[in-house]
Amino acid sequence: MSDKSKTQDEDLPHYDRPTGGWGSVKSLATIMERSRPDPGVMKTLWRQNKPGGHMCTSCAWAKPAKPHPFEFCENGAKATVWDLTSHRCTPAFFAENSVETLKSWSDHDLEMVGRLTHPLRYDASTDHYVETTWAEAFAGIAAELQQLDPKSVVFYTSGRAALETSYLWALFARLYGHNNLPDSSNMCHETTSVGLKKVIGSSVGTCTLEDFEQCDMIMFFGQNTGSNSPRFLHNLQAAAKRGCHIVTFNPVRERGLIEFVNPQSPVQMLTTSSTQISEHYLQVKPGGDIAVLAGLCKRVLELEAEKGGVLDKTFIAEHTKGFDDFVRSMQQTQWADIEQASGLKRADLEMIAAMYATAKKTIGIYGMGLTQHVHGFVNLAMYVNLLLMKGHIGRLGGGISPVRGHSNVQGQRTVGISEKPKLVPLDKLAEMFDFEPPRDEGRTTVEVVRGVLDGSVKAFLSLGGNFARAIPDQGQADPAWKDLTLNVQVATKLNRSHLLVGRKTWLLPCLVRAEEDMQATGAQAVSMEDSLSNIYGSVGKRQPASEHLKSEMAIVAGLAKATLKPNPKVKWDEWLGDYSLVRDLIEETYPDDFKDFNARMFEAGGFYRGNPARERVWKTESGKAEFTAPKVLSALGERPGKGEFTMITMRSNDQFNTTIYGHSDRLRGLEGSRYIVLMNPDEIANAGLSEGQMVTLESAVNDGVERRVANMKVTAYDLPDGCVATYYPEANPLIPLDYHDEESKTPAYKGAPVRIVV
Ligand SMILES: Nc1nc2c(c(=O)[nH]1)N[C@H]1C(S)=C(S)[C@@H](COP(=O)(O)OP(=O)(O)OC[C@H]3O[C@@H](n4cnc5c(=O)[nH]c(N)nc54)[C@H](O)[C@@H]3O)O[C@H]1N2
Ligand SMILES: Nc1nc2c(c(=O)[nH]1)N[C@H]1C(S)=C(S)[C@@H](COP(=O)(O)OP(=O)(O)OC[C@H]3O[C@@H](n4cnc5c(=O)[nH]c(N)nc54)[C@H](O)[C@@H]3O)O[C@H]1N2
Ligand SMILES: [Mo]
Repeated sequence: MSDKSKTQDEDLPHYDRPTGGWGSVKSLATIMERSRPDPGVMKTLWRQNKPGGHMCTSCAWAKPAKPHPFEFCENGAKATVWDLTSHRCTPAFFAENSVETLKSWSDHDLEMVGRLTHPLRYDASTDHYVETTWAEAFAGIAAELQQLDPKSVVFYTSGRAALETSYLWALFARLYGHNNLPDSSNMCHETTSVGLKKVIGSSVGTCTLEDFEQCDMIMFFGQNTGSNSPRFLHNLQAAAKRGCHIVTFNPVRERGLIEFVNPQSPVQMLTTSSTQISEHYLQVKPGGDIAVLAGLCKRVLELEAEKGGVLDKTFIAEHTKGFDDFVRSMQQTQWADIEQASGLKRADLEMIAAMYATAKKTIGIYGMGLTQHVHGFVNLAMYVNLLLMKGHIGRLGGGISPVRGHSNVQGQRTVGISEKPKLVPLDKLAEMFDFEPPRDEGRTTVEVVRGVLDGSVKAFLSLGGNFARAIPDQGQADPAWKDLTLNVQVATKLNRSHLLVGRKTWLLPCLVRAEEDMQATGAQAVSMEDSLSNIYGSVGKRQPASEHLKSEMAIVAGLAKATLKPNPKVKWDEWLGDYSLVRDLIEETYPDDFKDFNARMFEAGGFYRGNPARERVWKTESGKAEFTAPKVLSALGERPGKGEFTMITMRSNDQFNTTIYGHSDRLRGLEGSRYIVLMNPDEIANAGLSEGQMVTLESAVNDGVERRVANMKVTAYDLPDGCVATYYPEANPLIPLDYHDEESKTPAYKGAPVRIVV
């Protein structure tokens, strides 16, 4: 079995050193060299993630109350260094390069130009961006918005904007007249927001750092800690050292979940000793997790029948609904089908089930490997079933813990960025600001792309991110952007979305989080929420990259003030002058979550905003935690068919989403190119291919749309049969827009059927 005794096949690309350690230090040095940060960057990093400093713009993992001397990881440092580059993307650069020319540049090269320095307007007559003033930009955009039907306008947010900015952005949208407020979460953990809400009544995870200190078992499904939330490795290392069982299900053997050297531990660094993280590592087939979880649940029920004392019967009786139907469904599920759908052996699943049956406090971790599937919701519901059977939710040391992506993506949803009006206290907003908020459903990311394609979306305003590059079906969508009446992009660096211009387009440069945000009453702080629902203040101290930059708050307030009719209850100038007034508004809107917000925002470790499910108060339709009988055994639905492969799209250690720092995927032993297709050696041979051969991948979905990516190099890698792996965002044109989680519409980025064409 694929447990600790298994060693990586030495002939295949792999990284045989632990995550962290000297490899981390070297990788950061390479980015420093490339990005040439301004002097003083080490001082800035020293303050990162500590009270009084700025909060990292990389992942959303919790910041401990007692920080390490350096409370940042390789990737957090890369993100800061990348933000604080000395390179500049100036009007002179745009005078030299037309938008059409820039389209041939790679994602890496576009961002490498450096920080945007001036507000820019697209000049269609010359196909160049030209310098403009803030006054012209605000007035020009407002004039367009005033002509448009608000329902045809979209306000997108990538998950970095602070709580204060997000609150005002959502308020602006509603005062203007729409709920079209998708955010990057729609491509990410929307399955969580919708799925956990449905089954346990909470749209976020239930664990706190204390649970990680108390648990005796941690399960990992489809989350790559080493690359995507490396500071979490410290908690895992501590758990592993005290004997907590850690078990991972992932098609890819990810180094961070295998072993780790703490770069902050002089002893570990000098002796290069490491900590083993996962006790068992099972290479499930992509989309095979429902079957894995069914196997574990089935076995737990068998163990209960054999010897009793395994289930938490009191909890099930008092707190849950649907148990009997669920039990019947598990009894009817056959082991042969479970083995087939998961690609794993019954004996291995039984062994993990036995471990789980005796565990007292279990945490279930997951990431994109569960959420980005056609049946992503069923993945989550099955995971919750497993935890509910033994009452592990709402118990100290147990719970369900999605690891969120962007540094404030969870918080944005908390303060009203949502296209789902029922998740927002609209009556409260109506009363506070004396207006009638729109009550109709807004558009999700998938529906925005459909609207761009069919012409019903006329304007797209983007508060950060790289929407056009992050979405599925890019080949189809790219040509449609030019038909937009208005495209407004608020950004720090140039990216592909900025090149897909509409009839009128503005590119507005903003401060990064580490930079000082000076307003009428002085330097301002902002705040964000992490994956464990803690809220922190963040203060930037660096000199801004250019004197022409504005903070995101100033841009949102400027646009709103120019667009909307005056309203005595809506005080953009006052709010912009003093962000603590916006925190008061947030507290007034959400009194349970944000009690004494201004007073508590700099508490060490953040303040916890609470979670009813943790207290076993279930805000579901039934008022109970709900068992779900799964309607399918594979998250992929009917796929893959004959001759097809399931494609998973991956992130490397050298990227943050569409920001590509470099071409080294050190932790997987892959260097040099991102246009590669990973397959196991047997599958390469079975398909009549050879290593190093260049192939084209095409979508196996026949809906009349041609989806192809050419010049992909066949690369042997340790993967289960039937699947291939490629990089995000390079492979995004292969993912059909209609291929998304049925409940939440999260795109199925980890389960797209493809064929290989020679
Ligand atoms: N350095 C860095 N940090 C990041 C990001 C980044 O790009 N770079 N992105 C940020 C964002 S926005 C997010 S959402 C998070 C994403 O962080 P993660 O949730 O870790 O997302 P991914 O890296 O896309 O994929 C996670 C894992 O799922 C596995 N997987 C794929 N398919 C399946 C499956 O069917 N079943 C199972 N069990 N596993 C599967 C993959 O092999 C991979 O190890 O990270 C955040 N942090
Ligand atoms: N195939 C595939 N596709 C995926 C995924 C996948 O796993 N596979 N993952 C999905 C996920 S989880 C996510 S979250 C989305 C990510 O989608 P997005 O969040 O839209 O994309 P990012 O790449 O994070 O955005 C990067 C850009 O943000 C801008 N930026 C950076 N910092 C700031 C800031 O402080 N303020 C402002 N205003 N702008 C800033 C910069 O200009 C930079 O170019 O992609 C999704 N797409
Ligand atoms: Mo994400």
